[in-house]
Amino acid sequence: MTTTTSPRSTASWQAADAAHFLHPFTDFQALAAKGSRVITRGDNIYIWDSEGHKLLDAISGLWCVNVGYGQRALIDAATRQMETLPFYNSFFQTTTMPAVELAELLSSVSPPGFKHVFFSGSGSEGNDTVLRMVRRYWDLLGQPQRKVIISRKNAYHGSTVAGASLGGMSYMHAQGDLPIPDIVHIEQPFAFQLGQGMSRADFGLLAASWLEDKINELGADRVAAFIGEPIQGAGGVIIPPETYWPEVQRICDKHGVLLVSDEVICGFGRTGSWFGCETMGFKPDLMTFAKGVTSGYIPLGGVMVGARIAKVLIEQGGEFEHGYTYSGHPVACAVGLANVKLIQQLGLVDHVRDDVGPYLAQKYAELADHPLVGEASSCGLMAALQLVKNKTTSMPFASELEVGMLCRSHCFGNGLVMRAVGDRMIIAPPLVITRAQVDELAGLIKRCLDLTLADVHTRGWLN
Ligand code: PXG
Repeated sequence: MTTTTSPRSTASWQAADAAHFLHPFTDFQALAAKGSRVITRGDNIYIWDSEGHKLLDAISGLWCVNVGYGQRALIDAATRQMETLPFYNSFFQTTTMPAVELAELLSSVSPPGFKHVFFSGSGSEGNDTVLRMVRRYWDLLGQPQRKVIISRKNAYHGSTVAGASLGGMSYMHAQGDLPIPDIVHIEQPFAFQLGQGMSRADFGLLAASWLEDKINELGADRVAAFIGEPIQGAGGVIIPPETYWPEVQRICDKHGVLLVSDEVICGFGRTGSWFGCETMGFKPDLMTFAKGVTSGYIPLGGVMVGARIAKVLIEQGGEFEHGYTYSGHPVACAVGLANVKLIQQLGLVDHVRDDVGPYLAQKYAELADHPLVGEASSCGLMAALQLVKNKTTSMPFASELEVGMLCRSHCFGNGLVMRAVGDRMIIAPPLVITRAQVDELAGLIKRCLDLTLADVHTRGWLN
């Protein structure tokens, strides 16, 4: 079955793609040699490629298609808004109804104290806004020397100059003289890598103490904010111990440091709460969002601004010299509105917390027994499997063997999209997934692990 009505062959699409389209985070030459997979349509939790292959999309597009593909309410909202008013700006004392309505609705689903939103076009732009807002806040309070933002190694906060600087990906920093000044990184709360032999609770406290060490080293009067993803997504679904975030909160409060939760992946139900900070038990001052706010149907991002910062910006701030053409884009906001309402109508946050999240955890506990799996962990509908050479000692494979990529190619070959971050296999399926589909997903994962195990065995990599 082919699913495209186009007369062009897959090879012709691939050739044109290679000739003209520079893909993000891609080795252009390597992709041109191999040819892109052409994705043609999606429905529910599945996508199809130009050769008619059906794939279970366990990464929700790119952590964003929370309500699944093909939702009529979002399509109709975009169409209606495009017909009525496809664009108007919100710069010169004008506004549009979808932007107002979405701002109102986001305030109502956010934790208490978040009554204001600043819209951007993406998560990266949202984090640029965070940087501008945090520094503006301290300027207004007469503490302009409070500039440093502390983040974590292996964090992902986007790919603009500020986003990549806030992020902790060394390979990104290596291209373009990043980070920019006054952004520093501490170690991540990755228990499997850094906390072997300790209880998770103790490791969580230890990892949080690295923040306090850094604040003390810099001097608290220089530290503007700490930023983190409640659960690191792109870094490999790293779920911190329960003790971590409350301790980070205590440290930030003690030193007057602002706390920023990057909710671009964790927001909008992914962890079984509206926002990941609620699942992880902390109360940030700012929350960056994107992706799940429109389920990726159209670009939209922004920052939820908590009372502490909103009060200063509004009452003492005068003009905030910052904004984007598409801040509050009416079509994007109309889709966001339809999406958030749909999440409410379908009860997806409860569905993740009470039903499919725990069910997935049960399946992952079974996968933990697989000989290749050193750690299986999940929170809501984010989950990771750490592939290891030796289950007993947790010894990793040599990274140049690229066992994760091997597993990923078995996934593609068997109708499953699963991400590999090194040898960590990660998923974040659409929130509409059912128990029966979780069974299907777990079955596919098991099969791909078995195929990978057979490969590493044949190649003698287990010795
Ligand atoms: N913050 C977080 C936590 C993210 O995950 C961004 C900010 C940036 O959002 P935009 O919309 O500017 O891309 C992200 C994006 C991956 C991957 O490989 C993850 C993201 C983007 C691209 C790839 O897992 N997350």
